[in-house]
Amino acid sequence: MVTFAKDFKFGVATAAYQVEGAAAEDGRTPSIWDTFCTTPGKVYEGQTGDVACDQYHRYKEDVRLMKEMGVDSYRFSIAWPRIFPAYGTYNPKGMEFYKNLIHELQENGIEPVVTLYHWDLPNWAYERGGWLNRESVAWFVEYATKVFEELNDSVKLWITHNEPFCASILGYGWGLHAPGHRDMREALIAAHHILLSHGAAVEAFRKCHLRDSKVGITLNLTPAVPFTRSREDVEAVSRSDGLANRWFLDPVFKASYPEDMKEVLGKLAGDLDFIRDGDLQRISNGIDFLGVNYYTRSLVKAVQNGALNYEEVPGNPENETAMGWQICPQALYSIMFRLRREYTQLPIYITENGAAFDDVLTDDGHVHDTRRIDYVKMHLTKIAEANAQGANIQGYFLWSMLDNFEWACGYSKKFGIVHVDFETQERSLKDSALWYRDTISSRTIE
Ligand code: IFM
Repeated sequence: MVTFAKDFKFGVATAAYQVEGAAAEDGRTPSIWDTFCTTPGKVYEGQTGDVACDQYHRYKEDVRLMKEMGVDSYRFSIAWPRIFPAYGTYNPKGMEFYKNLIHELQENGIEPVVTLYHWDLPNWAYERGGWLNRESVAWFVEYATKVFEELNDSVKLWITHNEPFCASILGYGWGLHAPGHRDMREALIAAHHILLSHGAAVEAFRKCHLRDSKVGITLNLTPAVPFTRSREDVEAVSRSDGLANRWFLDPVFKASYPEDMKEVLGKLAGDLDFIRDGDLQRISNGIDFLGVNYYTRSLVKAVQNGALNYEEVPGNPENETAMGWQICPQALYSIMFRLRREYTQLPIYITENGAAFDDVLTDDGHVHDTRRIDYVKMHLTKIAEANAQGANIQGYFLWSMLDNFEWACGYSKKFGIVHVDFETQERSLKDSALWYRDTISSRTIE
């Protein structure tokens, strides 16, 4: 049996574009994801987040469901194009939605946890060069400052960015996410400006003097293991780890980019002259906690035909989720101690963990998602074990509260512990939601 401290936060997580809908309401203008969704061939069956889970209109029902599950916290993100629908133009009507949501959460004893950027860059910003333009840092600070001032100390935990790896490498390098570019130089520039905007937003946060509030960043960490024990595969692991993990952890905690990766990536991207004096000090500006999103590890082998000379190979199909991601709770345990050894002793929140499976809705409206329960149970157990061994993990946010718009996979992949019928918007608690409720109430796992 494992147990969780009384003040360990059990939460659920979502992100604006994945759940809100109301894409053109109350002044919101399109983001790069609205554009990407309507670009043929980019998103599964051309699906969009236009309506998604309609949380914009149904937030009271969703908060009621959270209350029923007994969660302590709700992690959601703010849609930048609702708050600044045009360059330099603030939209109070957009902010009203988040104030109402926070009020509803607080009335129900649920703590709001806010992410400022979960990938929905306003189109107006994209048209001015997006994350490739160094001025994006100033635009982000203007947005972040307004949100800090307006929501003020009603929010105690703030996350500047969610998964900069995805926003930059998947979006600008590999073309898999918005804005769909395929250029590694662009990817590294975007990554740098996103990280710099994080550091600048932390500075802005400190200037706002919010009472008892903390600020951090969420990184998705994917530990790699070699396919074989050959020297080539072991070296390939270092490159995979270098791009997925160290390229983001090192600047935040060590005020530097990893030297080995500067060499590898420099060959692909040219001179890294977009990194200017003083940038890295700003990026490593002193956060209060680290958010970690963990889903899987990668199995990596050396190849000679790719730019980075490695590729991911499939693992055991019996042990993967519907995303094809290997299930490996032990790797979560290990990275918690790697972070402590190599990077930071700051508190950690697991800001996302969860799994997509091919759920079946029974005739009487149930989803018996035992594989999802097993997945969450195994990961939570590792978290409790890590804490018992001296880690400092202060909370867990299950991804996701609701089935929702899973980016390029559209609605085909279901991560929710609450089933959503996208025809009727009817919600129903899956077995995993009931299991989570019981776990939260007992704070133990057998
Ligand atoms: O749905 C995403 C989320 O937006 C960011 N982290 C991973 C999740 C599952 O792919």
